[in-house]
Amino acid sequence: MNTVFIALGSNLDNPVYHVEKGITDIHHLPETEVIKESSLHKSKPVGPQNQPDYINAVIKIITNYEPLPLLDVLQDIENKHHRKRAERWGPRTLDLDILMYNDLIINHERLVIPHPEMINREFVLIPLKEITNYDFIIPKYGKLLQYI
Ligand code: A4P
Ligand code: MG
Repeated sequence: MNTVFIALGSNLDNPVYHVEKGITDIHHLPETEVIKESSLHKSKPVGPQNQPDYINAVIKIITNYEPLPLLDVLQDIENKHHRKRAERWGPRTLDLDILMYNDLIINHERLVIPHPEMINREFVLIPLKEITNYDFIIPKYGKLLQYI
């Protein structure tokens, strides 16, 4: 089994519903289990300001999916939530980002792990801190606490 951290975000059409349903959808994937969940965090949009506030959460899962197949099934879940890809950093019903996958460093055209923006984003770091230990290490970047 592989240990993976996933960030969830939503700011449209009942964001709390989409984040909670997104976590349930991930839990229902074959050979996948959600083992830790942060609380739901409300935050101001990073990027374009003319959009609603976000609800964000981070979860820890164990899964048998390899990285790219995991990205595929997460994108299926996003699509099921009627996500339309339009403006970069714009509003969305559900965004699922793979933050870390074991201690792998991946630089694929479809998948960069650890997620390159994660260390700059409070809406990821704070919920991640909630579900990890004080000495948690982010592969490639080092101690989580130095970024908070
Ligand atoms: N991709 C590459 N690496 C990854 C990865 N580690 N996990 C590729 C997931 N996907 C990854 O994503 C575009 C492509 O990134 C995917 O097709 C995949 O192959 P996308 O979600 O379709 O596109 P996007 O929305 O333009 O970009 P992205 O990066 O998901 O948006 P962000 O950067 O996540 O920004 N403010 C607050 N407070 N809270 C938020 O959640 N979110 C955003 C979205 C902006 N501001 C926010 C929030
Ligand atoms: Mg995304």
